[in-house]
Amino acid sequence: MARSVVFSGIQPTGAIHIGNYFGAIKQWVAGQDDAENIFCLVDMHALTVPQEPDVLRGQILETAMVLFAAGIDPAKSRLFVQSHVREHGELTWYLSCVASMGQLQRMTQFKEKSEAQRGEVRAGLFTYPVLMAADILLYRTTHVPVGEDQKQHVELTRDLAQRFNASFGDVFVIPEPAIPKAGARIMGLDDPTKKMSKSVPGSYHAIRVLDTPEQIKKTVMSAQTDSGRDVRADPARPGITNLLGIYAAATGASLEAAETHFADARGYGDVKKELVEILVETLRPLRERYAELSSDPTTVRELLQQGADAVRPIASETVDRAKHAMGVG
Ligand code: ATP
Ligand code: LTN
Repeated sequence: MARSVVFSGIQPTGAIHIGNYFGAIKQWVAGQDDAENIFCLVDMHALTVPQEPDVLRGQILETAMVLFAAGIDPAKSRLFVQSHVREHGELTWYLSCVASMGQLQRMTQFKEKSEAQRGEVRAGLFTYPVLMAADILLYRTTHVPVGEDQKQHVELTRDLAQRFNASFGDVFVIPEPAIPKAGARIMGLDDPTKKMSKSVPGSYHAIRVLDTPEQIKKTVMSAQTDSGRDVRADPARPGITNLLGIYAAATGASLEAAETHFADARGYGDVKKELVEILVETLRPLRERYAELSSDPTTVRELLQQGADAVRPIASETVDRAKHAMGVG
């Protein structure tokens, strides 16, 4: 059987939170022995909204350190920076000549992010999913482990690959999204109706994977809950549903098992207290490894260069095939 190729990306746009961790990174780490693994710090995607150059530069390195600290193993997986491999920009152009305006207009992330932008919306925010499709298709990816919010973009990638292949011949592999059962959509603790996100300000919105035990405690204990005491997942009660979802993601239990576990809880306070303990213990090894790695940025930079050098030939071959199929190059 052909070997699976796993590819996924993360934006270096701020502190990594438990949504990123349970929705994506945990799957990346767990699957490392089963496939060829390529992970990308998508700095070109970060430019679709305003960034401070020096801050962005620092965040690229910091995000790399978090990923290595989370267990991405350079002996098993390639981790690299998107802008270090020029082929990402190049394939984006060819795919943007296959994508239609209509299909990009249907992307919910564009609608949400463009509404959130004061002033000008950048053209790159609109074509963002085409760059993401290029990321995935360059490496003959079979599986894309992502959180729920990225499913629509992976579907678009499949569609572009199918359209391209139908018009120009079999160049691209059609990838599948891989979305975890628990933790695929963790909501903000300050507002459980909004997805937890790096770019939402406020110290009680997200639990960051590098938060201290005290910070974790403060954020969880201040989480917005609903009126009532029943510890049950219910769309009408997004607060407790989110806490149960985080518990399930952290322990590997199902949502039903989480409900059963808390059947005797005397209210939401009990759930929160136990959740604090579990999160502190789950994140402790990551925080400790990060502290070691952050003292050696040179090694991390070298690993990123090695990652880019290892994947570039694959990307280059794919772009050549795509260009040739379209009648250029
Ligand atoms: P930003 O706020 O900068 O847009 P983000 O926090 O939404 O970032 P990304 O870098 O865009 O995170 O996403 C990295 C991975 O984390 C993706 O696979 C995405 O689906 C997943 N992810 C992001 N937020 C969540 C969440 N709240 N719950 C589960 N998975 C998430
Ligand atoms: N769009 C994604 C990040 C991303 C990605 C990718 C994920 C860019 N390229 C390729 C998977 C595969 C996001 O906003 N989370």
